[in-house]
Amino acid sequence: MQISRHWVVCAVAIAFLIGPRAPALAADAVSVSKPWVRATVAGQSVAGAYMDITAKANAALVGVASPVAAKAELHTMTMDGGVMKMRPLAKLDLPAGKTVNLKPGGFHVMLIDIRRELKAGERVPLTLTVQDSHGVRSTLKVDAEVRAAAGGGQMH
Ligand SMILES: [Cu+2]
Repeated sequence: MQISRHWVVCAVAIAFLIGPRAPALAADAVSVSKPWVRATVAGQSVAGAYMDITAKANAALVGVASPVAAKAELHTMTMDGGVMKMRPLAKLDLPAGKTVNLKPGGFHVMLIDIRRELKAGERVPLTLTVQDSHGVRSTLKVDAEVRAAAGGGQMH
């Protein structure tokens, strides 16, 4: 009797050790490189934020927040009658294994109602909300470097 009970305990322990792990949160499977935010001048209320994002499994970027801005939106740039226009995106798909580049003239994060001037060289925290293919959301924090705009243009 003692022995069989011992084996039951062991079997449970082994099942626990080798059993399926809780699925990894999407944020653990997403890596962000080279995050940066365009420096602003006094009075400027919006700035673009850019980065390269790679997901190990299909996921989507569904939101961004930063303490330096009242809100942040995902934007895409499209050609409309020969004019580049920004359009908000509800989400940005992150296909497995493919690096998605957020860059000037393309997908970007728009920081809106910036609370203060963003000076080149400082770092701005960004919180990215990522959703996995099952709809589970998780967040990922990155520190973006503020950089002066190349050529001083206002394009984002
Ligand atoms: Cu924009």
